[in-house]
Amino acid sequence: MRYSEMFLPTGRETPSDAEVISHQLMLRAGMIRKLTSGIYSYLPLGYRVIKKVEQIVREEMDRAGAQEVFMPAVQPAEIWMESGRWKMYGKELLRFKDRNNREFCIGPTHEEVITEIVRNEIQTYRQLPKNLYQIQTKFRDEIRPRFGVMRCREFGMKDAYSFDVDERGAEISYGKMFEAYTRIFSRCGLQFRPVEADTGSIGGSFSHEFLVTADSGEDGMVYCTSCDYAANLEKAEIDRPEKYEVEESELLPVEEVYTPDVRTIEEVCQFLDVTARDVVKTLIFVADDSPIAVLIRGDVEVNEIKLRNYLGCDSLELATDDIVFEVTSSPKGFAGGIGIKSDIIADYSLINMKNFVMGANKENYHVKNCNMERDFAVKDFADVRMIEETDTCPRCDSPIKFARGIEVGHVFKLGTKYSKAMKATFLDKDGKDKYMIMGCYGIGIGRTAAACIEQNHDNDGIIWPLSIAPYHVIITPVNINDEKIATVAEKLYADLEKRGVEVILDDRDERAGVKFKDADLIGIPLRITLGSKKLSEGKVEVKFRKSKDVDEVALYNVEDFIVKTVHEGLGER
Ligand code: 9G3
Repeated sequence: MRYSEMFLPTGRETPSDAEVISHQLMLRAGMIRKLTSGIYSYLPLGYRVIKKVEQIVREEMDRAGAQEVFMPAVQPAEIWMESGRWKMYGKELLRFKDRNNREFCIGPTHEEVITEIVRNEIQTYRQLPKNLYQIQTKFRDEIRPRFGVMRCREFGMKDAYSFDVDERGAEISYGKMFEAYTRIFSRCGLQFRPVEADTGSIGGSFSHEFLVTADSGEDGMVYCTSCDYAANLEKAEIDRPEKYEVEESELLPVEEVYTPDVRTIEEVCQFLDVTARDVVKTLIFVADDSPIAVLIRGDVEVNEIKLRNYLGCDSLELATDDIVFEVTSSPKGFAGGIGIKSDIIADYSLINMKNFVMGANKENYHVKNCNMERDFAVKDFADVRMIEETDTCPRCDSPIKFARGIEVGHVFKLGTKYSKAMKATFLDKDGKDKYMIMGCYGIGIGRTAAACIEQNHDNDGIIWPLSIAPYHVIITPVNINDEKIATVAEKLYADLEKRGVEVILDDRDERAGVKFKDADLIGIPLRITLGSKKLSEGKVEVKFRKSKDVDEVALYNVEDFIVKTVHEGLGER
């Protein structure tokens, strides 16, 4: 492609509302333009990257035995009513009516659509398993779209759905997708980790997120320094600690203490001269309309995702003041285990606590020297707290590390959540009607490209890996008006194109410095510089964008050199 003909509006200045580097560089490199909040257009250079990512996705999905379909973006409300999700989602689901006043939404995902298709076409176990995927526009009306295409409202997603006869089959489908995702993100040149994740609102039993490690990532992850355990911060497990035996004599007598207006942990520690590890926090929640007290050590935090999963409830909120009063006979800040009018779940952090401080369930009072069993009953112990850097790996007890990541993929085991709700059944070997076991698998296409920039950039701009670079090579004649340089440039451009190399010829009548800056900004992996001095010696310079190495290559050899470098860089499939 000739640079002078390209629609490639590069820019120098950093856009003010772009907070992350990928957003800044995708704007400055002329890859995207914002149409309105959370809605972007891909310009030619950006769209070439999108198509490269999609191509890798298609190759690996097809290799895994999935079959590509293309479903509508517009979805009728009826199937969302069948699945029970029409009422479940709020403003994030963009709804509208057609000319006949019928209700629709723009699909944020396609579980309902694919299940509606499959339930009409699959009747027996002989037709299973199936894995159907698409690359389709999704719309999720995010409250606060930000970070460019990383968290936008309209975006391209590869979403796949698997259908199996039983759990074992579903495991195999999940494993195939897990492997395909590992290949896809590796081929896109990303450093990533699959982490155990929560299944969130879609239910189902298990899920992994594929997180690209980046400090700008919105997702927190924990990973083990020695085994391959890794989990989303919200899901990371904590081992149940060993219970040490305690002598009766060690348990001091309970003592009520007047603590006027002392409510928070800090205030209690200050007033009673104890540390947060000696205090128990009592949080009152309402789970599916029934109050529950959660007790946790003063220095750690409740993880509401874990708590919700442990309780298996649909709704979980912190109790309002009046419910706190009902359950603890006192306003907030004095809740405790003794005399509380609700069941008690104790976090594992309480297991070896003794003689601790707790609210007295009496306004302006706390109690000292509390001990479980002796002073109050605990219905159950559970892992319901946020993991900390001081915790150890739940699998092998080694130290763990925290990191931030960008979620580029998410694979879910769905079980029969949708097949049951929408009656997608099949006749099994014994002629019995069974619900299909489903899985679903998503990849954010634009987000994958953006994540690649987050991991591959420097002060000069983007550094594309060859696999998803918009072009492989840019030929930069330092002076296009020099007859000799122009002739060599045109020939090299034609020869490389003939050899299947994707090449830009920067034929602009611009100073070399401007050309070099643009080549670095848009991140083309290889730059061939044609200068008269080197040419007179029969040489050209090849600059590698990533390493910044500059190789001197004989002009007669540069074509083969480039073809070889590109093929090596694209690696074996
Ligand atoms: C909605 C809205 C937003 C949503 C969903 C539904 C996320 C929703 C989860 C998934 C699960 C998987 C198939 C591809 C991979 C992800 N946000 N999810 O279901 F109505 Cl407004 O989409 N779906």
